[in-house]
Amino acid sequence: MPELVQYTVQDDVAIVTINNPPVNALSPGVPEGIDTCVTRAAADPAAKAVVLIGAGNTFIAGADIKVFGTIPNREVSIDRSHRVHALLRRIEDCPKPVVCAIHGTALGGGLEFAMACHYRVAVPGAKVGQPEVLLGIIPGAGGTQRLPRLCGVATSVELCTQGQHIGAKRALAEGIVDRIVDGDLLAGAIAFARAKAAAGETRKVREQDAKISDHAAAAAALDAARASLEKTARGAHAPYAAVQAIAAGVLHGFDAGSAREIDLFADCVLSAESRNLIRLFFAEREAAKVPGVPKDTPTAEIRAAAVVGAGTMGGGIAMNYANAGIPVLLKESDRAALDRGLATIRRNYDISASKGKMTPEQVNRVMSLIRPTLTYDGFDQADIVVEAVFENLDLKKSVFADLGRVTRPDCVLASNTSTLDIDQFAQSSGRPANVIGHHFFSPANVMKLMEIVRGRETGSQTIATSLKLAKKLNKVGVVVGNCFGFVANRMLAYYMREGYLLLEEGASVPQIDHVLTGFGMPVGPFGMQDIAGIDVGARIRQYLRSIGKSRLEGPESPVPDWLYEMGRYGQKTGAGWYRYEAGSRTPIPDPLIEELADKAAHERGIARQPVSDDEILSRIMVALANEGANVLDEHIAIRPGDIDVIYAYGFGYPRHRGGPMAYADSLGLPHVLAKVNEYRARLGDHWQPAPLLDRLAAAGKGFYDAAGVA
Ligand code: 3H9
Repeated sequence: MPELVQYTVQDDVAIVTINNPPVNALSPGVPEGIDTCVTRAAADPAAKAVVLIGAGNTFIAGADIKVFGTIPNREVSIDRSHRVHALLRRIEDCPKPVVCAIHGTALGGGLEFAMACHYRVAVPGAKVGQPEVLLGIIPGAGGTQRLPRLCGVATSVELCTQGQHIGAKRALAEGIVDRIVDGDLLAGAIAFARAKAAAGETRKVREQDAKISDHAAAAAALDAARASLEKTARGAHAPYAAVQAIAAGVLHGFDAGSAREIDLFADCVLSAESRNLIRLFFAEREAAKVPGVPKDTPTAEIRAAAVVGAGTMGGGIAMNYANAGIPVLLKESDRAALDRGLATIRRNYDISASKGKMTPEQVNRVMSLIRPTLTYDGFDQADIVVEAVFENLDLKKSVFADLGRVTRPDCVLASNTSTLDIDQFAQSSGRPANVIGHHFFSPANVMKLMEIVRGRETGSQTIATSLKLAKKLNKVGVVVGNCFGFVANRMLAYYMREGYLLLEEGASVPQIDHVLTGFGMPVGPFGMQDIAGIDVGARIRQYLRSIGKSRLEGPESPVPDWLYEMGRYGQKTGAGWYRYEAGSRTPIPDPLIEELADKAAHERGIARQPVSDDEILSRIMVALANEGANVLDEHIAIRPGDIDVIYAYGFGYPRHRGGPMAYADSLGLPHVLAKVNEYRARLGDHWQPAPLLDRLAAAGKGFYDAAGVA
């Protein structure tokens, strides 16, 4: 095995190379190796300066995330942190200039090691960031202390509380990076290091105070950050801890700040929030590994795409392809619908441009990649076609029959159906192995989830191609089995039903929404439905009734259908579960809903009475987990983590709670089972404990330990 950290000398400069594929994480041995090599360089008469660089595709992408789960208590965490802080000080105290050469990503501990160097150079494509909060922790190796000293309080608060990566250009402008190297990175870093050695210059970031010396401005930036977290943190604690650590260092000096960081890091790393977020991090990567689809399964290159249907979903899907630089035909059956679809796309891009997220040139470029059409001309050039027509089986069958005729035999034929059985129209194409579901979430150009629905005959190459494509489209792909509603919408039906029934029993729409947003959902069930459109669900129910089926066993509230009949489709019609003033998206409670709820309760023969917030949360979450257990048992989802990833990316389920299955585990499955049984006794037999829930509760296990992940 090659050494984790290698030492060589080139042109009078010691080169310290980290070689820990795939991402040069700071696994045990790496920090120590860097320490030894820098100490050696300091004493090496052949070296006038030091360059720290990563082998392979990237600089250090951070601490080894797997290691956090092995920290048993605060004492161990604090001891480890002291050691890494001391190690970084030794690097910083090196008497010879130490230059960090960044390519790929310098994230978390990676950026912290970079900031302990005297200077940083980077290739133009490099990215840096402190994404720790996304794992429920804070930078733990001096990041909250050195970063403000390089880029000031406002930027460091932004990076440490939001966790986003920024490109080399911005990092240079902010003072995080000292130079961009256009040619060969190592050669550029060596030249930079030699120049510093010749000038006798070194620079310890921990001693740079210029950017934080204005305490009044710093205090204002910190207050602004706390105020903004009230709106965005949605119950997460780590972002607040990051602000506290930055504040301590800015207001009381580097040493006091470091001590505070070490203390807060220990709290965070042992928290349920961090356990949940780390599990989700690995679940997201695990989702790309599908039994029966080996890693080396051949995949098709997607260079040209086509979308059938230019409605809200079709337009959003076409935008995804254009954003990824893939030319896409957008087909509609009539000119007016096509023009409407294109106008919506143009409006969405113009909004992005007006917010400064895109330049006018970028808008023109992506618009030029979307080619509207009323015919199938050019579909023979497409590597993939995504069908996004109205949810009607006969219509889909006829589109897939057309696609079988007009596309190449190797073309992937994807459907954006959100509920229908893809096996029923796969055959119509004549090529069922190429047919797969690509279920995007609304708005398709924004939401990151792509449910990849595997039909009975879907080929493994089609699945592997879809997973690779999801990444290219900047989506998180999760492979699911074929059933009504797949994973996301099948479980959502139970989530929504509980909301409707609680309303009939006496809770109010604003109360229920408030309980769910208090839990951390971005929007409550009723607010969400007003955004998605009450008509969508109503039409699906109509269709199901027409074929003698229903979405779920047991009681269904009539209220959503009454709203549909009244033309109250939600925000788009100015009224749904709430009222909306013209041009506003602010929901206004509407007494009419109470009247409808009274009427529904009367028809059900129940008296409405106050419902507690606890009952609301418990009923909705238990319903979700119970159906999740059925979804797992039927192998519609491969792992509990897949369900949690689907809910995090499809519906904005609060990541720090881990997802519906992790949340159930945190409640304890015996408790969840007891609740199901209590609701069954109190509310009726439509509450049935899922057999898997029963089995796991009896065995004293959680969903995740049953899947082999604690
Ligand atoms: C931190 O640094 C705390 C410090 O403040 C304290 C210091 C003491 N550890 O995502 P990919 C694995 S917290 C372990 O598919 P990409 C990943 O699981 C850390 N493993 O590739 C996968 O394994 P597999 C702060 C890691 O090209 C493989 O690498 N840093 C780590 O799409 C490829 O990953 C972060 O939060 C890790 N740190 O994206 C960065 N990172 O093949 C987290 C990756 O077996 N990482 N793996 O499934 C990322 O954001 C992305 O992985 C990255 C590459 C952008 C780097």
